[in-house]
Amino acid sequence: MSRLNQAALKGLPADVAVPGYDRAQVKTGVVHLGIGAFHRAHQAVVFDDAIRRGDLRWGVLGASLRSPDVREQLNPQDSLYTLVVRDGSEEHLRVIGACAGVMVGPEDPAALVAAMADADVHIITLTVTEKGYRLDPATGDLLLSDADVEGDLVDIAAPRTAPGFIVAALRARKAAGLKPFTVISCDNLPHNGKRIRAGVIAMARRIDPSLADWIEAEGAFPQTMIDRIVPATTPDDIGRLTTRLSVEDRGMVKAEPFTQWVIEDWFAGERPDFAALGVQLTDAVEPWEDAKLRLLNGAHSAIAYLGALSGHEHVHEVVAVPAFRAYVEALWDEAQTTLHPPSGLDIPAYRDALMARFSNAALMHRTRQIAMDGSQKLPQRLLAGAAERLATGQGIDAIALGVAAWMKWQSGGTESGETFVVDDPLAARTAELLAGAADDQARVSALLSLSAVFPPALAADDRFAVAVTGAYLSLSRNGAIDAAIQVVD
Ligand code: CS2
Repeated sequence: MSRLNQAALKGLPADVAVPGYDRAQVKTGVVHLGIGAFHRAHQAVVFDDAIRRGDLRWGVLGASLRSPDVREQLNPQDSLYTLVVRDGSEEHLRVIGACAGVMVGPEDPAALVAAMADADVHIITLTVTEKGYRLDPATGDLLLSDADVEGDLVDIAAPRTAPGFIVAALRARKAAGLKPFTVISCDNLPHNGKRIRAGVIAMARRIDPSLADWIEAEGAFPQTMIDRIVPATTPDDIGRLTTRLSVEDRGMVKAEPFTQWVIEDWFAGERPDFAALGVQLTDAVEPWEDAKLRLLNGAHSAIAYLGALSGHEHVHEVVAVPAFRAYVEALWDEAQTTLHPPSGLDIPAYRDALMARFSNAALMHRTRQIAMDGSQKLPQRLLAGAAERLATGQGIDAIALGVAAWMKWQSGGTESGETFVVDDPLAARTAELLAGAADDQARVSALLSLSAVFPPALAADDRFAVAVTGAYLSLSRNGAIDAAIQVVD
């Protein structure tokens, strides 16, 4: 089967939207670090919209900082891929033309740095997942003990980490007399702009203090809230699309119809007319970010652990179980008292919309995909809300069950006894802590000692420990569904 490419566009079915612009005229104005499915289904679509509207500055060079997989998917296809938007039985296909190719950082770091330092590049976007920032999740400090960070500090000309590439490229731009680019973090981290800024400046300061001063004064690192559910593409998805297109697209991505991007209005240089592209520019991203992290992502993580422990493979199957659905509502009741919703966000309507989004059966969003990297996700999704509720004397039964379900997941076994490999940067540490504990109570105490996950003040709060231990015991004795029923009753 031949692959999707520029020549194949004219043979695609008439209902597939294709780039109507001359791709040869498009400049590369954006470099994206971590070109996974999420970027391709979200930010790249906005840049593609900008190009379609005639602003040809916004082609995207993708970079993988680890494996060459996405390069193998896209480069043989002239960097074209299909966005498959699914809702129930409806499916809309659009070929995205904004991508200008994929580079693999570890293969030639200097070439990627040079590309980022090009005068036409004005924006760096990044989705490198929480752990890619090389920051302590609890304190936000640069992980100086991380081997790759150490490597960057020794030889910044051949960086390995996301902050390292940004520092190296900013250094080259300063030397060339160019302005900094704007760095837009698109990961689900709280204060994502502030965090990447702090990591970049901390690294730059150790390499060249005058570079750090320049970045501090001239750089722009806007905060963002970014939202679209983009499950990992499966071989079955590719097979179905191949049947539909009569060419094979190994770079396809699937997503829900909903998409949202809120960006702090802070740029170092040129940017597309974001407002005209449906992006919300604001001075206050945090209220949006907290609402999204604690309602959408908090529920997602709880659904993932409770669902996967009880043998439910997909999100829509979990929320179809009445006990879990009621539990998600209880979790939202708790989380929403900690929010300061921005004007324009109607929480009851947002909750209804979220439940409908979770129920989208056409997405086939795997609970195990969301369960990944929980140690990096828990603080902003569940723990921050728990701490705020406890500070005002409110209960945390629903949040505690989400936390306990994450703890259970760390043991590497489901309720039916199926074992799995825990996919988490702290998996070895949690396994060690669990192995040294004699009973459930000791298991919970051992995991609470992980200061990279649990802020010490929260871990030391008896009310928190009691609630999480109770939920953990309930999971052990009764399983996830009954534990959810107990919270709701
Ligand atoms: C999910 C997110 O995998 C996960 O952790 O919670 O990727 C989620 O789908 C997105 O944040 C939605 O915008």
